Amino acid sequence: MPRSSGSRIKNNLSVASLALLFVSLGAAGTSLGLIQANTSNGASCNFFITYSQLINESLYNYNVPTCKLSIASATIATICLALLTAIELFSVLYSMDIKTLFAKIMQTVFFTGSIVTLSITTTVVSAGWGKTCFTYFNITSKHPDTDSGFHCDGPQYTSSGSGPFPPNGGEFITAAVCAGFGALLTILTLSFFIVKQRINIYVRPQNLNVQDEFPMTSNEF
Ligand SMILES: *[C@@H]1O[C@H](CO)[C@@H](O)[C@H](O)[C@H]1NC(C)=O
Ligand SMILES: *[C@@H]1O[C@H](CO)[C@@H](O)[C@H](O)[C@H]1NC(C)=O
Ligand SMILES: CC(=O)N[C@H]1CO[C@H](CO)[C@@H](O)[C@@H]1O
Repeated sequence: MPRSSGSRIKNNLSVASLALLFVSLGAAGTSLGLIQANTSNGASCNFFITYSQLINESLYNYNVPTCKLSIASATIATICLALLTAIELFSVLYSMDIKTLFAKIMQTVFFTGSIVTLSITTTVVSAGWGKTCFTYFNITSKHPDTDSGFHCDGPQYTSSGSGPFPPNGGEFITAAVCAGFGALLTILTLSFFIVKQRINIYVRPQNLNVQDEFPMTSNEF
């Protein structure tokens, strides 16, 4: 008997999911690497710098917890996406239809985990760096004669022109864009995953026996 159209659609969805997961994994990993490199792994943080912090000469490390949070969330996203990619790779390579409830719950957890954490990374990095840019722009707009050497979209220089120094603003922007892009692709992949579960329920090969019509019966476990 030829494979049913349901299982053909599922196969195509699995291959598409695998491709999307690979790209999301790359985006999350890129985001993580850029944030780590430009914050000395979280120790030197330039997010959410306020005016009073900026004029405080004795302050060097600003809002470290926000950088730690963005690194932690990008790390969790990368791990979740790596596991999802591995599961999808197995199911495509061995044409395995993952049916156990446990596997489905784990996949759902990893999908949710990566979407939530990528959204956190996007928000913290874009809002954090945005706030810092705003604080610098506010100062230079009020005092147009001063050149702070700050660049929102590039590396930093001192007002006397030496540098470049970290962080590279363009790389923060890239990190936020990568995390947001990864979140969108993961949401798309999650919708494929949901469609595959629907196909499991509604489309069955024609020679099914009665028990197969009820997917939640004992043969699923
Ligand atoms: C400047 O920052 C230091 C270190 O965090 C802090 O102890 C001090 O109170 C700050 N000074 C002002 C004027 O905010
Ligand atoms: C903008 O800059 C001025 C000084 O140039 C400062 O007094 C003010 O608090 C700043 N506002 C913000 C929102 O940072
Ligand atoms: C200024 C700075 O430290 N930039 C670093 C940002 O991260 C990249 C790696 O992803 C480094 O190559 C840069 O040197």
